[in-house]
Amino acid sequence: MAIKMALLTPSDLININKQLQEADSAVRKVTGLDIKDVCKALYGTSPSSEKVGIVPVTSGNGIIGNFSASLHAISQYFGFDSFVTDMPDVSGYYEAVRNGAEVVLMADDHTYLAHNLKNGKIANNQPCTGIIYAEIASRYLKVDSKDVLVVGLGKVGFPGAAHLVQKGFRVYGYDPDETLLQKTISSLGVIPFDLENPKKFSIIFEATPCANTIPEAVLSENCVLSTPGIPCAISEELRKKYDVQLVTEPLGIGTASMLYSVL
Ligand code: NAD
Ligand code: 2YH
Repeated sequence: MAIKMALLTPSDLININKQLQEADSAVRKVTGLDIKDVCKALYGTSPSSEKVGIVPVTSGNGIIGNFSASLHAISQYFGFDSFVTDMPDVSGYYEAVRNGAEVVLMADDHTYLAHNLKNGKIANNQPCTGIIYAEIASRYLKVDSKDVLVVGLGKVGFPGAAHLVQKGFRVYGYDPDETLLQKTISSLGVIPFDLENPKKFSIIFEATPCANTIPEAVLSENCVLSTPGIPCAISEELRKKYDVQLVTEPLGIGTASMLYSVL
């Protein structure tokens, strides 16, 4: 059976430095903290110029234009000393280790990992992304209730929902996949969100590969929408109408979460 994949495209990654700076100011506005401070609070770590080897991978759908270059820019932005190997795949891995990489970053079509070769810690992009976007949402400075809506309960959404439950939030969850929804209800105690009987939220965390997944009826004025989902979960029109504080970025926030988690 073919597994559905949400692959990045080169155009998602254009001008990643500018996208990261904009995301950083959105995170600061919502939480009062930089992305790096949120990572530090989550994992209790800070980088000190660790050497990061980035290995392009040709398997499956192959190399994505701008992917390795973006990882390079992102890891530098967060204070790592990174380099991209000349060779891809196994030869690139060998090159990374021979050139002193302490952490290796590499991704195929299914798994994007960070592996710290010094302490053995390994991180997967999907849970790390879910956890940091959920953490950002949970730190909304103007929060007025413990209710959070989670839309999309897959490989990114489920760990994010688990993180919010663990932090003591009352989590309402929605996913059209009934099996996933039931699993999330029974294992996390998430409350199924009833689309027919919606309520308003000031904190929303979304992780789906679809546009327009957030119905207007759940938006409250100035609510936070923290979403790694590509394309964006909300139209520009709705964002403006409710003055939604949107935190979204295609690769850097999740990568920061991975890197800090393996230190
Ligand atoms: P996934 O396929 O595991 O999960 C997506 C879930 O969304 C599925 O369970 C699906 O049923 C659900 N869904 C689909 N349409 C929906 C709708 N209208 N309302 C509610 N739920 C709906 O995918 P994933 O690995 O969790 O990734 C989710 C998204 O996050 C993808 O777009 C992926 O590209 C993106 N992503 C972004 C980053 C980043 O750094 N920005 C990192 C990882 C993944
Ligand atoms: O984007 C992906 C997959 N969706 C897995 C990550 C989970 N969010 N992979 C990137 C593939 C990169 C490519 N092999 C390269 O350029 O090295």
